[in-house]
Amino acid sequence: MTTGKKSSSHSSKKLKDVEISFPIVYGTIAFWLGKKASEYHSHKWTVYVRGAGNEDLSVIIKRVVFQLHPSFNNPTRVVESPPFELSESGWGEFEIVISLFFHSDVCDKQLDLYHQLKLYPDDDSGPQTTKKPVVIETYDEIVFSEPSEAFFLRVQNHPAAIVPRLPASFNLPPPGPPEHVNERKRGDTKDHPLSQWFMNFSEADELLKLAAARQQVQAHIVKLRRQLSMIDGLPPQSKAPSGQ
Ligand code: SLL
Repeated sequence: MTTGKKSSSHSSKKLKDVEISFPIVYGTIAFWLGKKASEYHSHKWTVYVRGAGNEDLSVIIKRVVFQLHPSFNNPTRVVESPPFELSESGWGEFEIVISLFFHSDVCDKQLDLYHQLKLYPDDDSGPQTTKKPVVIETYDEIVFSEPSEAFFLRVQNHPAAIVPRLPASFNLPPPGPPEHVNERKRGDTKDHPLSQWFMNFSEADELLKLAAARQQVQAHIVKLRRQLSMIDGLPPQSKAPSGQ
């Protein structure tokens, strides 16, 4: 997804050739209720979106709307603060639409994610028990292209963000006081009651490293282009280099 262009005041100025990404995980954890199961409430489940490393996502997300099956009372559920999750009980599996709404300096558009709630374990994973839940998670990355300066400055030291190091030529003001990472009210999911069931995306770790490396290369290309244009005294691509 990309951010829309806006008229430029200082902080809404867009940073060209820059991408900021946020690795996320969304999914469901479902427990069978065993003896407590009734016809319409056989399982208790939780649907959520979390930082891939359990970081607080409220730095970008303002609100999450979970759209449930119409058989639920008030099937549109709005969550305005972290952790962005919803717990329910029910009897059947269905697709949950998870809509992410971002803060105004991040992105105007909502992002819809689709997750199939799974209550029943596959045949090969043994009989249903009340102890071991059925966990289905998806790893993804939200990529913001050409972020505003304000957004960049706000998240550049945030643990949930993958932010490129910009060449000095970008000339941004220094970051404000370090993003109260430790002091502020915690909205992460590190000590979440269900965290023992969260999956570790080791493959995702590799992807994170690849994404970070790609951003470094991009920043390097920007720097080299600028150096080249200074040497030529002309914008690159407008003239072949002379005097070989
Ligand atoms: C199915 N197509 O037939 C799916 C629909 C709907 C599940 C599943 C409601 C619980 C409640 C509930 O669990 N609906 O009434 O509170 O399997």
